[in-house]
Amino acid sequence: MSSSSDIDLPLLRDRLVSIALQAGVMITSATPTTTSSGTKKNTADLVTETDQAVEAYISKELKTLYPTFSFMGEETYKPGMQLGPEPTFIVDPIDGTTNFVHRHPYISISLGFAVNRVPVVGVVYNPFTGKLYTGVKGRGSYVSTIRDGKTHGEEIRLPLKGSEALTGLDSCIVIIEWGSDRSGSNWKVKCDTWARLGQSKDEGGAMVHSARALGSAALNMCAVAEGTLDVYWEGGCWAWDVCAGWVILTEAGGIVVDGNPGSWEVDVDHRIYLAVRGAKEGQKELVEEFWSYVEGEMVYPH
Ligand code: LIP
Repeated sequence: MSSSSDIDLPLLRDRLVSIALQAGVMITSATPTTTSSGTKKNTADLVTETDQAVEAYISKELKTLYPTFSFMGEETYKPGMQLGPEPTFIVDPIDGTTNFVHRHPYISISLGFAVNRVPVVGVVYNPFTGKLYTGVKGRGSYVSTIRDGKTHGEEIRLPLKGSEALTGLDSCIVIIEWGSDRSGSNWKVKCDTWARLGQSKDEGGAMVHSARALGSAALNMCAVAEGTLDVYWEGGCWAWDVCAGWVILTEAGGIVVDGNPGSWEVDVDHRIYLAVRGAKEGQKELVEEFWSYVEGEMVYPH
């Protein structure tokens, strides 16, 4: 069994930040051209040459710095690959590729690190806005702004909004994502649940303040960590989408549970997640209220 206590996690975080900033330069100076295929499983599942080039850069840098650690990246993942207990970097070179292709600036480099399958370091960086989120297990999570490759202003501890009590879904903004799977029972569970979340109470709905679908799981986790958005629910994304944000969120008092009703403990590669912001009270009740609106159960292969 590996132990993260044998690893200098703050140093690893700082090294991930340097890599993220350089990857950011690659992204902001690139013209997003899709690869020859341009898509993976369907026309909504996009990949660009920049995704692939940035992942190759990140992987090379990490192999040089940590040659004995494992690497799991979106663009080199092969079906059937399993996340083991050994120290592993879990990386999404461009989280929000669809936004990138459309030149919409809500994208991030997501660099996570897990030991014994538990996320322990996270770095999420949006090179277009300069927003840099970092988290180290047991040491808190922070947000800062990068300008010209340097931190501009102070590093702010998360959450931003304090941990105000959660008083129910009817006072929440919920982040949802369409993802690229648009058919079958999973799509029906999502559509039915989204409808119920938005519906008025006299029609049996939760009447949430509103919903957002922003296109980057990593940045969604960071928005919930900030406390500016309250809940994020998605089925079908992957460990590389959420690993870094997971540390940033939990170090800000947030929790990640099963996106299907019932399980309070989920693995980072579970692929079905419900993330809830930090709160001095009401977190458990909010999860149970959310689960009561999930219409059915989503199923995704690992
Ligand atoms: C994206 C995720 C998002 C999901 C999209 C896509 P990518 O990651 O961040 O949550 O809804 O389908 O998976 O593919 O842009 O790295």
